[in-house]
Amino acid sequence: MTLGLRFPDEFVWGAATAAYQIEGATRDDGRGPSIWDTFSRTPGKVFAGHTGDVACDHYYRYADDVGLMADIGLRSYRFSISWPRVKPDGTGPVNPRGLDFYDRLVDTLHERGIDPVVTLYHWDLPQPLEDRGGWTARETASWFAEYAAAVHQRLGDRVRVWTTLNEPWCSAFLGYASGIHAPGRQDPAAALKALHHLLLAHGLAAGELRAAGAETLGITLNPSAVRPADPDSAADVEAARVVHTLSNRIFFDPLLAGGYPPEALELIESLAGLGHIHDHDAKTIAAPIDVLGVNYYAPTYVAGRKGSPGGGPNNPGTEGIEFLPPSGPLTDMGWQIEPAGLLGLLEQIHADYPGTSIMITENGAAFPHTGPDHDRISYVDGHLRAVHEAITRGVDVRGYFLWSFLDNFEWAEGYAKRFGIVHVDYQTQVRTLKESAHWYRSVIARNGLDA
Ligand code: PNW
Repeated sequence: MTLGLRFPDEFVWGAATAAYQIEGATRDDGRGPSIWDTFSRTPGKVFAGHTGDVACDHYYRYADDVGLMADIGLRSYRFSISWPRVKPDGTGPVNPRGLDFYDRLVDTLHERGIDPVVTLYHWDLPQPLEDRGGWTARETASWFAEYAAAVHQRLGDRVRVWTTLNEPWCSAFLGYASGIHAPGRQDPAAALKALHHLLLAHGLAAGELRAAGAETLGITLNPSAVRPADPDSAADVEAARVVHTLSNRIFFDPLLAGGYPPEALELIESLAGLGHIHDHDAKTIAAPIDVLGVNYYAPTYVAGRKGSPGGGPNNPGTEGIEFLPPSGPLTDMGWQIEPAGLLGLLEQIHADYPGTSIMITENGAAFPHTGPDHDRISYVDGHLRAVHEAITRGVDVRGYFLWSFLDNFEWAEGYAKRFGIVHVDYQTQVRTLKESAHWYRSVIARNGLDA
């Protein structure tokens, strides 16, 4: 009999969602509008004009949904809090009915023995704050910290794990540079200012949460697993180093090493100036965290090629670098399936920022809902093996959150892409466990995989 791959005893098994992607009820109980309401209601921005107005109707079905989580055996559930539910104007008075929802959700999770992991910002900025400059405005960082404190005041007695932002790279670049996400702006200077104010928001909120006694504090990033097209080519290795610096270290270093890398700072200066960066910001942003959330889906292959236009608006400063199209097996998003990318990334973080505890806060895949769910099972199985290997090699990985618990609103792709281990029939709101959910239940129950 073989024992297979066993994870550490305290390893956290979970699944993740985000408010705008599942809740619906966008006009109920005093919720204010967010940039995703505005964006998705703007023709041409989201596939087939889909919006989050109903989504999975989780706002009303949360109790049954928590029941399904318990059936799957989830130990932990990562969800996000909708800022415009809690503060409809973004700043100013709290809307108690908005907080009531999360209060009920947290209590229901505890009744089923599921540990809540809160994300305070998963992209749904209150529209009134965007009207005042959004993430390009320094004040937004202070408003975020106020909002974080208000949420902690209500839930802090029952929530142990707090993360501030989900994927600030996406908020900054997809939101303000390429504009494929809300608020849909296309201005590289705005993106770099947004990036800094997002980091500042994290730091200020971390200060508030820590002072209020939050037990475990973190932030979730989506670092690119940047790999050279040809590892024996010096030009390709250099291209990978540059992209790693400008898209990953531009976040990692201020958070974990006290400041932007010089090359990143040069890029910021050339595109946005440095006036928005104040002297004491570095210290605020580097507030100690307890856990780094890592979201991983696919690798990025790059090559050094003179004359190449670079990676486009989401990758400023990469002229002369070619971003290779995904190849080999792909998910329904067109993303390359490569668990080795996750292993490489985890080892790199471990080597460059020693002592960092990591949670995989998202990993998973979209596949069409037809027939057996083997592609998703094989994707997750492969990536869990990579996580296990990383742990074996000494990386401190504390847990894994599968994206996603439910099929949901996949941002610019609307409901066309299905990441859930639970199928949602959007006509009837009927939920059905996919084969991957049954498989994940057995993984959790065994605390591991077959050899
Ligand atoms: C993440 N990209 O989004 C988000 O945290 C989730 O809300 C989302 O549903 C999930 O991954 C799947 O997409 C990303 O274009 C969206 O590089 C787009 C990109 C990266 C992450």
